[in-house]
Amino acid sequence: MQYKFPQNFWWGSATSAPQTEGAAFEDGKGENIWDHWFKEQPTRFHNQVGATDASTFYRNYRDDIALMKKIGHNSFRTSISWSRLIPQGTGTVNQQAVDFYNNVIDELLAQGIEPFINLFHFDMPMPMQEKGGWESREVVDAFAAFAEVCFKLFGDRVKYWFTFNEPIVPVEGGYLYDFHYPNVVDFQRAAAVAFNSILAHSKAVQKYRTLQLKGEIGIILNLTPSYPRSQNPADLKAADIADLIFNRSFLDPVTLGEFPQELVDLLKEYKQLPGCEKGDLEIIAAGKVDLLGVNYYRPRRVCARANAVNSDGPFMPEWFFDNYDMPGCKMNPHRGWEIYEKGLYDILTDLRENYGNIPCFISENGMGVENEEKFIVDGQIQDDYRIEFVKDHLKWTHKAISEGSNCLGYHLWTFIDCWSWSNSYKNRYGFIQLDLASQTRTIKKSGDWFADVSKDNGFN
Ligand code: BGP
Repeated sequence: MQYKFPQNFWWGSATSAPQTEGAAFEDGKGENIWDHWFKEQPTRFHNQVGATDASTFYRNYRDDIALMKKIGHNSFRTSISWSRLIPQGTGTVNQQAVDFYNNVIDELLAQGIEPFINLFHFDMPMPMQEKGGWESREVVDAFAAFAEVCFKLFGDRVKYWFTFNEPIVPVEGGYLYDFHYPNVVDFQRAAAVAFNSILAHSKAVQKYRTLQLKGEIGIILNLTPSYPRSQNPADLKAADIADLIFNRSFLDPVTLGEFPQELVDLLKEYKQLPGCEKGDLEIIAAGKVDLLGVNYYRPRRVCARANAVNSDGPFMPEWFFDNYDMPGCKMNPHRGWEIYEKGLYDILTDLRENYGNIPCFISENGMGVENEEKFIVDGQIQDDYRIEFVKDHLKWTHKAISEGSNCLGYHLWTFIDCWSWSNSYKNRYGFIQLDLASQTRTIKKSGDWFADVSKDNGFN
């Protein structure tokens, strides 16, 4: 076999509680920012569809786990909804939620699927947002307490924990670019949110270590390599700053235990440094992870700014670069994202060379496509484009591993077509097709293909 992967390689997929569970207002679940925002501004969501029902995992988890097994999963990531487990964010634990997560974990294990459990996937409980969300230290401590509850309840069986999925996204979406609640545009507040997320992560890691459970704790980051338009020094500098702001801001503290000095200097120069209290940096230094999840969808291409900054406008990362559309690049037109498979190899190589070759895995990669029904032949979606996409990314992953990368697995985004934030159901990513009206599940061609890849531990 040409592309054989290391023994015990993780084959599976990832999803999140808010995007799949549904039952958003049932069995004692509290409101989170998505439930709230949808009620307040439904027009923000594609076709005005919210996550109230999502893909009904809460009801159908048993059948869904059977399907996972059928398509070759040996591991699967989802998250625990903070607002389901602790409806007010702090205080009373919802027993119905405890039962549900126990059932999901036990069922996964019974089917030979390793549960990977994440604790925060963009879904701040509304009572916590009302206290200021990640801007508030009280919320940081509430999150650490929630994490501890999860470790105590489920840590006897869950061996792979993650504190956050893509913690920079709520920073970007909620506090810079207006695509998440609370729709603030303010870099200083964004910086506070970022800093406090890292603090919350580190406090949760500390709680985990104190409990001395048998398992590993990590974080999932969306690493988006920054490629300069040219080798001109101004383009190189633009790419370096974009990398600093969007990748190293989180990657360095969670793997090396400290912020990049260049970033601190830059924010200091522009008077944007977030508040830091005595003891914070020690906590962050102790928050180094055992395992890093890498989400990769697309590269970032940048160039030096063409025009001067309007310094009367809000301070933004784009003060330092322009985004660059490279002519002729391969695109996924549905999502509007470039497809650049080698990016995965570049990330894995960077982790090997500059981050101590930390144990990692591809925790999300995937292709969202609209109107996939048009590819149905004999009742099955023939998503050859997705098979191609996954194969091409796996080939670069394989090359990185053959050169020594410590990459332990590959999870597709996602298992079943799911609700995707403000895009709702516009783009479908699943191995399994979801018919929204009937909630019927049908394995796509890529799901059958993946079962073979997993069985053979590789492909030709
Ligand atoms: C990642 C998120 C997922 C998922 C995915 C697909 O950033 O972790 O939650 O949504 O992207 O992207 P989108 O839903 O925006 O198409």
